Amino acid sequence: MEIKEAKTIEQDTNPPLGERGSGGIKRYLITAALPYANGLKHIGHLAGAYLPADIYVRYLRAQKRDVVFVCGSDEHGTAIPIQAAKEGTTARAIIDKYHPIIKQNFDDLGISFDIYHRTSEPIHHETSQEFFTYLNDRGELEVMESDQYYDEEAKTFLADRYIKGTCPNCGYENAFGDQCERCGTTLSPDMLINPVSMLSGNIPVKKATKHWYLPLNKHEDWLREWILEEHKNDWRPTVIGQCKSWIDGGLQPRAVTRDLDWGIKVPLPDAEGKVLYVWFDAPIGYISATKQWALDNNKDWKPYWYDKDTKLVHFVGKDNIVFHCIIFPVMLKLHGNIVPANVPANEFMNLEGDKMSTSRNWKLEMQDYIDDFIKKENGGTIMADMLRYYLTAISPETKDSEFTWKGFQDAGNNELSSIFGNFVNRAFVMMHKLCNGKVPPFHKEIQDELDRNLITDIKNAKEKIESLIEQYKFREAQFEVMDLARKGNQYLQKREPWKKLKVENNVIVPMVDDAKRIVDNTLHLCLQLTANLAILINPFLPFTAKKMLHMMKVVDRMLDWENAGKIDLLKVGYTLRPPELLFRKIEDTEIAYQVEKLKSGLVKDDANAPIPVAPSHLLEKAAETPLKPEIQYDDFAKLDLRVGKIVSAEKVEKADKLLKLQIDLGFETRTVVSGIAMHFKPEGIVGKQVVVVANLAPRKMRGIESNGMILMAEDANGKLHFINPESDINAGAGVS
Ligand code: B3M
Ligand code: ZN
Repeated sequence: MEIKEAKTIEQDTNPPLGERGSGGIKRYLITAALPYANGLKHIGHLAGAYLPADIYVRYLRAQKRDVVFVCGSDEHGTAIPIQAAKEGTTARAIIDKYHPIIKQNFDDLGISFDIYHRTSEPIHHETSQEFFTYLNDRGELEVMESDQYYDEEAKTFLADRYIKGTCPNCGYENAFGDQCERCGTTLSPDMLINPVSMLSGNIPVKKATKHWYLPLNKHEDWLREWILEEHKNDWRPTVIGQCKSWIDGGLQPRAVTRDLDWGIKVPLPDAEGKVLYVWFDAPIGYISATKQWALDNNKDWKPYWYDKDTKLVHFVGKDNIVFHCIIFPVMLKLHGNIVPANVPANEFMNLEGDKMSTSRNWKLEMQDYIDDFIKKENGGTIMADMLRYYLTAISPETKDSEFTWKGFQDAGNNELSSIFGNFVNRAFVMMHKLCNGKVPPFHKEIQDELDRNLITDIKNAKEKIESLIEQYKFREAQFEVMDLARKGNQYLQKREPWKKLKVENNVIVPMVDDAKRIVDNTLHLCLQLTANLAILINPFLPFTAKKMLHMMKVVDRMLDWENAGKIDLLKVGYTLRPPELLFRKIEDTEIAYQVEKLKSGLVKDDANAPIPVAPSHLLEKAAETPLKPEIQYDDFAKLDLRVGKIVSAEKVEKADKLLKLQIDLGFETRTVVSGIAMHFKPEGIVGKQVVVVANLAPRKMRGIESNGMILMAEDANGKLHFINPESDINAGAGVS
């Protein structure tokens, strides 16, 4: 392999970076907020915490630093039983359903966790209980009896999420007891105006109950000093601002137990029916994940959580700031652990002019993006990187930002493809055409100002990008990589190698004096720049970097960060592969389809709609969808079910939900209008076999006569699936 011969790599005698420089930091523990396993996650989540964390981690790994990147599912809290009630199933079934999907989604988008753990694991329950016991035994928790909201009809204390009311901050009428989903303010049930129980719709009463509290008020002094003084310059202003308003507002003791039956049992004899507050156990999930990772990899987890020379960084969205900057650090300090070095929280990402929202279905789920862009095509990794690129380009690091489909298309086509992809492609194509597919030599004796400037640009880029990443300015850092590619294009444009040499009858012919040496130098530098671009883009677009390695026929080690800035990465005379397309054009039709899909899926915010929730203690025996009344065989025999094949499908004008299908039943082809347009693209279902109720009386829908009905199954997600034979069979076959 080429790279092994390069002297720069052979001479690598330096100790790992963690041991030198970097202010005595020996290891990094990077966390990304544990997503609730109560549903699919959208790209706002991705852009908020996971993508920036992944960029940072990939950069640290390229620096050969000792780094562990932990995440996992948050499987406690009322979010889980509430979802279970909505889906008519148990809390356990919910976490078992969503955990693997979310894990896979992250994987498909290149988020490279070292472990994606679960808070339902025994190791986490033990770790959290030990943590609680440690604090409680040392008298760091206070037990207090207080009046909590109680639903007399449901006979249960009400978790924060089971109480709704008006937000004191923005006046939104459907704020939850723990947070206002409209303005993002963290609340407690007592702050709500006109609280209502979501279980019964009644006004809840106050009833005495005993809980364990973390007395945050006792820790105000060191928190103030630590956050507002020590970190006033290196934490983001938005983070400092939120912390300041919490601290200035006066910190209150915070209950760390709840009257609930879904969660981690409070490990005390006098705490029957009580569990740890989800925000107590969830961040401890970072510790249990590290433990599990260490077990799996034969490592010691303790230095990561106890040694002062570990740098702990929490990546979160802005609604998680208080938990990671105030509450968890207090817990960690009392427990003898290290506290975070930084919490680079992002603001929110909006979508097409509106706040992303799961309840209003105004979102782009990772799963949807993967289904629509990644699964459908070979080289789907291109599309993972194209999403990563846009999300970082608009990363809400300093203020809320906005995802638009048009913006996505422009960033992909006009920046990524036209600047980066185009440069790499031109360099490779010309090298194959004018230099026999080999890395040409560099003739130092004729290098000029233009060459020297490009070499300086390459060297400077490394330092600039490094410093921006270390300051968590990923958006600017990625911009610098693109800027370097832009400089490559400008250099090529000025040199115009295509005007110096031409190919005639398979022979390369000079068009100016000294053409060969000039072209050699130009393409030599362009190829060294390409190698540099692979290293620099790797943290952001890992799939692209991999592809570039393949084109250059070099091993992964070339991506080591210390190689950036070097201009002898590719050896003279080495043969490179032909170029592959790094990105693809995003078509207008794709964008129009996505915008349409988003708009047609919008659920209007209905402030008075009842939210179906059941008390969590009822959930284990959650009802299945009830059966319809019994029928006799004769009733069933009246149905004429046939296998048919969809021969064409088109949208019905002005009807979002309807598709007009032509179905071949063997003996005839007929029109069936079906309400599946929100689930399938017409072109995607042509050729599919379906089961048709063939003797259903005709019915007019939007002026079109529908002759029959196709059978579909609906999963717990509300997704539709075709019912069809295992393999293609003759159209018209009877089904019984
Ligand atoms: N699950 C909240 C969220 O998804 C929570 C984060 C826990 S991080 C320890 O926003
Ligand atoms: Zn609000």
